Amino acid sequence: MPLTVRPRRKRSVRMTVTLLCGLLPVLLGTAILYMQAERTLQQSTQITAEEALRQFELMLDNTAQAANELLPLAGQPCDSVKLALREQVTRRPFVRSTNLVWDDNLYCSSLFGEFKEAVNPGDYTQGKLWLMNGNPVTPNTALLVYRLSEGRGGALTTLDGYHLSNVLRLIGRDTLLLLQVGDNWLSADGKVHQSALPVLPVAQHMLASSRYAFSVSAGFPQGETWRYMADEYPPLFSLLMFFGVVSGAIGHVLQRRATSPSHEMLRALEAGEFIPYFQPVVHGDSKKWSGAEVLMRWQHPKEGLVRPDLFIPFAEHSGLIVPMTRALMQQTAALLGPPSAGFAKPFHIGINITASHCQDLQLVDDCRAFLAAFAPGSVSLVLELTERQLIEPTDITRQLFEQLHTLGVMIAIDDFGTGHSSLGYLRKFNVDFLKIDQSFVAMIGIDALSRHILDTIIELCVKLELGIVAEGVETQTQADYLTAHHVNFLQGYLFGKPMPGADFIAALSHH
Ligand code: G
Ligand code: G
Ligand code: MN
Repeated sequence: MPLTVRPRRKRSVRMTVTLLCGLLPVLLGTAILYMQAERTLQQSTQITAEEALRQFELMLDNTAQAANELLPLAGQPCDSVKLALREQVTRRPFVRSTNLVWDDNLYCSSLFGEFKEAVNPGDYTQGKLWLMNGNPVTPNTALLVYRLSEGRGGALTTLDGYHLSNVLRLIGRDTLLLLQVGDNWLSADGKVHQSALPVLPVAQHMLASSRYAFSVSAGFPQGETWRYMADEYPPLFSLLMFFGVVSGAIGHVLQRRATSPSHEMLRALEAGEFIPYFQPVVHGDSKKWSGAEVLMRWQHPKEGLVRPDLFIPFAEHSGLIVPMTRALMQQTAALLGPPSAGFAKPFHIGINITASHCQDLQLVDDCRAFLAAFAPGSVSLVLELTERQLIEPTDITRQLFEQLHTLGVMIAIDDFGTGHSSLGYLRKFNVDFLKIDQSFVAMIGIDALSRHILDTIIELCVKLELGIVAEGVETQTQADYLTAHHVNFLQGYLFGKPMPGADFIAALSHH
């Protein structure tokens, strides 16, 4: 079971996820509204183009009917037909002038009577319609000419551009609407253009007449979709914003929830809030400092200094104990590495390791890196394994303890006497020290049975050739008793409480 820790998301990542959660409905909604607006505009240009087409066809029907009635008169002398020409102008709506043609020559006009002007059928789209930019009578004013011809005769009836541009303006309104006849086109301002028909950027819709040689184009200028949305959709946008805020908030809360249980400890780990305290261990005889046990403390920004009993069980449960212990070892190495050349050799540094940590071979690398930070041979690393949780022997633990042994790392059984370790267990893990639990030390001079157990443990250690550390030594009586019974090392408030690294280094120079 390799212990892995899910890395906590960085603050910036969480902010980004929250932002995305908030933006997603807004962007999605805006895209949908944009498509809806485009559809609406497309429908609008289609209706506009259809309406304009109908109007233009209606107007051209009048010119076509006038031409139809006049065509049989073509060829007759102008004097005898000019009244008939004028009658059409008067009777037919939209018809501005009528003319008769013989052999491609306009020879009679409703305005002038007798006349003479060449007619070029090539000017007319499909021989039928010519959108011209004025004539000598009204220069620079649009004019639509309808031509009907049969044999040598022909009739030309004209429609004033004023009516045409009126239709473009009135029907088009906000829409850009254009009338195209052949290569020429008319805009709503009444001007005739000869360039290519402009592209209408938004929702362009072009309709060609099935009855006359013209087409109409409707569309909108650039940016019309956004303008339309800004005009029509403010309530929907407010709703989208509301959804965005709600979704962002949900994303934020879910992320907090997802990371919440281990969240606080991971944050603390990244913030370097788990720091080592050092409690000196002294030689039983000389009472000189022989080393220290590293004890973890949580320097919490709000709670202050937190004791490990309150958070170590949780760290073990979540697997966080592995990176926490690694960080503790790195800090210890950084603190004690530099002055290590001056240590009284061998200086023991005890690190508490939980049973689950022993299923992770990375511990070997951590120990190697730890030892590399010290002057060669200046320290002995002692891993303290509590007797309360026995290590399950597996392939990995076998390899682990082999490799640790090769590295010169020593093993101590912590809280000895409170658990159920057997002799076989002690041998299997190559144990170097037993740390007698402070409950036995506390009974010295008080409880005969406990003292009897203490004596037995000491005797056992001597026989097994294991080093003994007595924990929780608080009184001189206890110290004297333990020394008299050849306990090698003592640890307890009598010699020093757990202290911060700086205090420990300062105190170390006096001992
Ligand atoms: O110092 P004290 O209150 O410091 O420690 C309380 C308990 O927490 C002890 O049983 C000690 O072994 C354990 N402890 C302290 N530091 C560590 C640590 O770094 N790792 C583990 N696994 N246990 C620790
Ligand atoms: O389980 P372990 O031996 O790692 O834990 C050591 C624990 O014992 C720490 O909590 C440490 O603060 C505490 N301790 C160390 N010396 C004494 C002592 O003299 N008296 C008491 N009561 N506790 C001590
Ligand atoms: Mn310990």
